[in-house]
Amino acid sequence: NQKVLEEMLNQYPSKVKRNRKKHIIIKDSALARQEIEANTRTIPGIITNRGCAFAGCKGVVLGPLKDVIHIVHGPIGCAFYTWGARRNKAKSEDPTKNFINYCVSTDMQESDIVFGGEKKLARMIDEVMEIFKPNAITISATCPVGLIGDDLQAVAKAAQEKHGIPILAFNCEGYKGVSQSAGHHIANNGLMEGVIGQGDWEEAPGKYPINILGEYNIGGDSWEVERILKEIGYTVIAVMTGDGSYEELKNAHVAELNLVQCHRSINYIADMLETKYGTPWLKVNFIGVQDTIDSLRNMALYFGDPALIQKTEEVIARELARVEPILGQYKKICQGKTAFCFVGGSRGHHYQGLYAELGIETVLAGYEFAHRDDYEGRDVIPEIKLDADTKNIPDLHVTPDERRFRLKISPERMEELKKKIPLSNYKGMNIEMKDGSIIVDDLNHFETEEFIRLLKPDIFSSGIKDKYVVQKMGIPSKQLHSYDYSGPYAGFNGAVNFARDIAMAFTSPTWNFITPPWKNEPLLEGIIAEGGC
Ligand code: CFM
Ligand code: HCA
Repeated sequence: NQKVLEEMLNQYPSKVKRNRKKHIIIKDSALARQEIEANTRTIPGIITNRGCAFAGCKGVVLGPLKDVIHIVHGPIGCAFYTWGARRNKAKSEDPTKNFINYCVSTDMQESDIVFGGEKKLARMIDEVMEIFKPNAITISATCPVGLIGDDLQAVAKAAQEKHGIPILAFNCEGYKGVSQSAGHHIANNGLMEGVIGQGDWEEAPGKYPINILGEYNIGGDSWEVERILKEIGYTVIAVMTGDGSYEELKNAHVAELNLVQCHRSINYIADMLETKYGTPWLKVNFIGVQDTIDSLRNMALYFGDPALIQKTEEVIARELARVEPILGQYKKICQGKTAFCFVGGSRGHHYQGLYAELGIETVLAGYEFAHRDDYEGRDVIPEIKLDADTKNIPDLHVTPDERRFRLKISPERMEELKKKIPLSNYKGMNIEMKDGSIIVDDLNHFETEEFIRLLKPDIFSSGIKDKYVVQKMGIPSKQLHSYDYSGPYAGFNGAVNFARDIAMAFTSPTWNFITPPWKNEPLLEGIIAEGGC
């Protein structure tokens, strides 16, 4: 693969080559360590799949909270793009408190940009209160708002006093970071300051109380995870933020354990909850049968109750007996194939186990916007150089809550458990990849096409921005952001759905009939002349 990589990199101008070389590695476990550059600016002009800070804050973390009206302050495009696109589903016992299908925006016009949009925003909040009566309101800033200097925080504060519900403003202007990752951090800080802990519960309403962090209910994933957990006997206090709500989130402080599915988007809250309330967090992965089983066993070990451990094993045995024969059938179709697995900040890793269970080897993987720790493991964090872009989003300074801080387990037991289960830790993607496989950060469209040409994978998994180019190359493509409107893919039932969809992609005869348009005729015509453009 070294040759493949050199061949691709040599096509770049030398400055671009120097930059991109640092973002690509070939896994070699013989080396003591392999450093990858991540969470830095994309080279201007290069087409990648990254989004912006607004997308990470409003689109990803805040958007799924169903009893909250999320106001997008800005021209209509940003609101429109985050409208329902992520397929996070929500059900509500009170249908008048489920606003997940709405898109609310101040729809700023030229005159608002010139004269300021604060008054329009305040009027919009009044209107939202009159029409919807939500439990809370968030306001997310888009780029022009930051440029003209509207004081969102002041508008939110005044409106909160006027209306008596929490109104939280997020300065998540798109340019605040190099990707949506900055927006996750901004949203985490805001939820920690303005929502979590605002409830008056002093103790949990049931046994084994947990929160599920970094689970956004894409395609119904969190419903499948909750099905399993409830059956074992857990009390799910809050999901952050899939099918979540302000009402649940405000009491999240009573949990005894925080599960972390997508660490990239929510590790900040996980850490802050540990500092403020003494609640440890456990890295889980509910994608793939074995990873689901391992996560369930680790949870049971944390609580350490023999009845819970036994119930966990019973549920695992029953679910396995049900899904294994079905998966076995699909495995016959999938065995021996290869995949590219490139997603945002955690799925590039999380799906590899599921692929492997079907007999599919991931030969190239990576993330759009993850940080070095998502590749190399959490131990690398102290070494990460903080550049101006990273420092843009300050860490919130959290201290132990005087009244509510309580160590959930003793320090001795914590140390003991840390040797066995990933408490407050994750190892990153790279360690699990096979030698010779390629790891790419912020993959771009040129590299996508080149790597496909050189490695010829049997399936490509990524997002909407590159899906169709790849399909026109005759390679089946599975979106791992939206699941191509299928799902759930999490848990036991999810593994079956995924296996069915992937097997269907392999067996479809469609791919034999495709001739990419550029094979027949050039797509661009013209003459390149010296000094011309
Ligand atoms: Fe976490 Fe996500 Fe992901 Fe993400 Fe995203 Fe997403 Fe994703 Mo799209 S929070 S990092 S910012 S798992 S929206 S639900 S699918 S890129 S891999
Ligand atoms: C985002 C959202 C996104 C986009 C998916 C895609 C999602 O980045 O703002 O590019 O296909 O999951 O909806 O990641």
